[in-house]
Amino acid sequence: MEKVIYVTKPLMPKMDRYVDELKKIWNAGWLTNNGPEYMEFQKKLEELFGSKIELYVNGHMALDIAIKALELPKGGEVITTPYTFASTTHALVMNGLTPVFCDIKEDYTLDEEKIEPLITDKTVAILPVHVYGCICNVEKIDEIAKKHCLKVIYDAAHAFAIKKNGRSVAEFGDISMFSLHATKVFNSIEGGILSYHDEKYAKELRNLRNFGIANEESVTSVGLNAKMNEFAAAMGICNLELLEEAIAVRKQIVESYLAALDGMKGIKTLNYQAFEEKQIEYNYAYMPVEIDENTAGYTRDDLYRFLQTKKIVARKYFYPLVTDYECYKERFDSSLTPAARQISRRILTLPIAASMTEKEVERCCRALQEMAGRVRHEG
Ligand code: T4K
Repeated sequence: MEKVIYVTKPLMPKMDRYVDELKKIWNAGWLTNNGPEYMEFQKKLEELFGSKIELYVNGHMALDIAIKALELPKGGEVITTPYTFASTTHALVMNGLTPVFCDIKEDYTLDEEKIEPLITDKTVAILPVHVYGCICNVEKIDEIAKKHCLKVIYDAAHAFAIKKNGRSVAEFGDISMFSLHATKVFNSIEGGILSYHDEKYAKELRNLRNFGIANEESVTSVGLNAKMNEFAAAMGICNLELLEEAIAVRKQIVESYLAALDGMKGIKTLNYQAFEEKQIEYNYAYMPVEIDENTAGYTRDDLYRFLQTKKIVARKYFYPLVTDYECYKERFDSSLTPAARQISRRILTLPIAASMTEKEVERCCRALQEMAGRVRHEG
């Protein structure tokens, strides 16, 4: 019986390797609250990122804390994208901020040319997303932010280990958030990172994670409990040893997909050549394809359903747009971001994981070709 192929599988170390780290936790008798595994993981990540970082229980809580640490005034407007995971918008709304949705470009990131017309006297920040690890136009966004005195928080949930011109993406903006969820290129089971360069944020980024406790006798802010525990940090330490190989395998899988899709009509993939031209070291986080039904002869949903008959579970990241969620649709209008709306109706992310076998990759490629073949046949 053929096994189900999901959109991804978590990167996992050999069990013995994880048990080695678990033994250290047992010996130390220290399970959470900045223990030795946390400290070691943080140090390793700072070396990798080349910037200051703090670790959190997950990416969403990290984003929430980034917003709190920047002290963005309640009622302020934040320019952001509707083409993202629920987390990005929820973090703003939960902090009493108003998302102002800006349209996106072909590479799924915020259209920097459309940001300035949205700026009002209430605008306090920009929150762009490096969707699928496609890096936003950070230079232009930085220029706009400086001109209008705005803070920039990058949702870099998908952008772990990416570099642009040799610089880690962690260096851009005031603060960047990376997700270490099980479904990401690199995981610590659940986890989040905030990277920053201005030392003035360090205290709040640490305190807010631990109830706002500055020391035993002083609670200086209204904080959360968002600490990464030792078991998560241990998983991160083990997975870091696999990272380079994992990205190399993902690259091969993408190349297999591209070969299979070559010549198939109406399917758009990421512009991998542009990554090379822009000197981006990419992480192959997702394998998005856009289906233009007029040229392909079938819709995104036709392909989604066909793959399911083959026990292949692709996902519609990101459909629906945030602005079309039940909890937001009365407040926002997705027709104001037409590019995002069109892309969200066409997008499908195909299975990709470092542990995918060659046979699984072949099964996915064959299914895609079969779909195109059926249309040719029926046509
Ligand atoms: N910003 C952006 C732009 C994000 O994409 C995300 C998260 C965040 C912020 C927030 O970061 P975190 O707080 O999550 O750190 C998944 C992930 O849960 C979520 O982290 C991710 N984005 C989002 C794009 O995808 P779901 O609801 O699609 O996950 P789920 O449970 O359906 O998993 C997808 C597939 O992965 C499953 O069908 C099978 C496979 N899987 C999953 C898990 C958890 C496994 O094989 N093993 C596993 O342990 O959200």
